[in-house]
Amino acid sequence: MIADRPDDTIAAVATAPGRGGVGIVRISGPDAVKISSAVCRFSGDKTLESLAVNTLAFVRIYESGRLIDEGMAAVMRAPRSFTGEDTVELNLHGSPVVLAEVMSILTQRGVRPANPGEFTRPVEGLIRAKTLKAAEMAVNQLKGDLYHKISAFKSDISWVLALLNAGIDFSDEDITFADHQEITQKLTALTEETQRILAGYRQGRMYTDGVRAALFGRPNAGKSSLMNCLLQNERSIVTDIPGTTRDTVSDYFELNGMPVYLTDTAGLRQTLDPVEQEGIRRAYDAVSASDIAVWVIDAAAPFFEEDLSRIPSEVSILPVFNKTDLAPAPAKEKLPADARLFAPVSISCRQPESIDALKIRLTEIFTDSASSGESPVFVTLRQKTCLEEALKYVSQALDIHTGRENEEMTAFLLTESLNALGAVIGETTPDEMLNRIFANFCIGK
Ligand SMILES: Nc1nc2c(ncn2[C@@H]2O[C@H](COP(=O)(O)OP(=O)(O)O)[C@@H](O)[C@H]2O)c(=O)[nH]1
Ligand SMILES: [Mg+2]
Repeated sequence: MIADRPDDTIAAVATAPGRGGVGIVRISGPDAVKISSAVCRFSGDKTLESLAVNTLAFVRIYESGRLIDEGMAAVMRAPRSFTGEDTVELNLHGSPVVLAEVMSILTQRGVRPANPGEFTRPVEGLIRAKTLKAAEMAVNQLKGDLYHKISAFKSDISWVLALLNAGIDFSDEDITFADHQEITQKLTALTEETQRILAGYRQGRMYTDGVRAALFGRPNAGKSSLMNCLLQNERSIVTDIPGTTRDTVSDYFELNGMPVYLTDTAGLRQTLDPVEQEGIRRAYDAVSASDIAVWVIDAAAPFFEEDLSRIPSEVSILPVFNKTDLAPAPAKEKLPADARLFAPVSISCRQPESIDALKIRLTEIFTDSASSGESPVFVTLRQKTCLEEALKYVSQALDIHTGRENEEMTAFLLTESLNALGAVIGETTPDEMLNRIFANFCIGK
């Protein structure tokens, strides 16, 4: 599965440098269990080989009789692991020094440090197979971000679970594993981070569903010309005869990976022509249904405040002064004081670089309005539902933990949240495994 040399056993620190209290060392390959086993000590007569798969156990790492660190170990067997090979995961303390030491010990015992990206390559391949279109590439990039975020959440929750259960397991041995404060902080951080991702939902949606923009303004302002510039084809009829565009004309174009459904509309003016009247009615419909309305204004001609009066209050409006090759744009103070208006942009359909500047403005407006300053994370509706469920469980776990009511209930809720998070990234957790985790953690204690 891992391309370079399939017989190698490789290892890497799987957590980002300097991050939080947990550091994960992942060892993958045919000798992963054998080599790791030599440095892992468990309670009783347990060994790494004898551990039930996909189950966390309290472990101490020893080398030549010296205690290096302690934490939790899990074994995953091929092909049911992240890499598809036998894999050992050591959840240790996050200290870079300790992690480097563990890596060095493993290397001396015959493990090769993984090359950058070597662990993720099989997963990347899956992603790449689907990204034929440029727009999809952007989306999958974002999907990858979500995958990594959720994986990090899951490790954090597993860590808390392990701490809780070590506390429950060893409660009669007078050892304290679970620092109440540390768990509270971790769960609080997880709750906040999940809320941030959910806030990014709308932004993620923009990349899948696209956004809607409508061009409106007086006849001959250059709406159809701008439509054709943005689409980079002659979709709309352009003439110097006012009232050329009557029906709405719509098409997609791509704005930095975001599909924009753009609608050109009939010019707004008083008219007795019933066909044109219907066109103007449709123009207002399109504008009302858009995420942004682009108000195209001939820089040399007067504009009409009344054109804004039929536009609903929730529609944002970007004023665009066109034909600036013929006349300078009026000062922005001349525009009506209307809360829906963004600062105006000056363009000329005869000057392509001014259209690029407009595209940059549009991108800024869409990404800003979407949320939070957080980098966009792609979230589908299904994933949003799973995330909301995970958030519910983690919040409840936090409440119960804070109230010091019942740590077994806290552990149960966290296991449920792991399940929901697994569903976010498309993992189906077999019931059998869930039951085992549950049995290991909660029952009969
Ligand atoms: N000089 C100049 N002419 C323009 C520009 N944009 C559009 N036009 C011309 O203005 C006229 C009306 O353009 P059109 O796109 O049909 O306007 P619409 O009625 O708003 O759709 C056409 O003759 C266009 O060639 C521009 O930026 N500069
Ligand atoms: Mg037109």
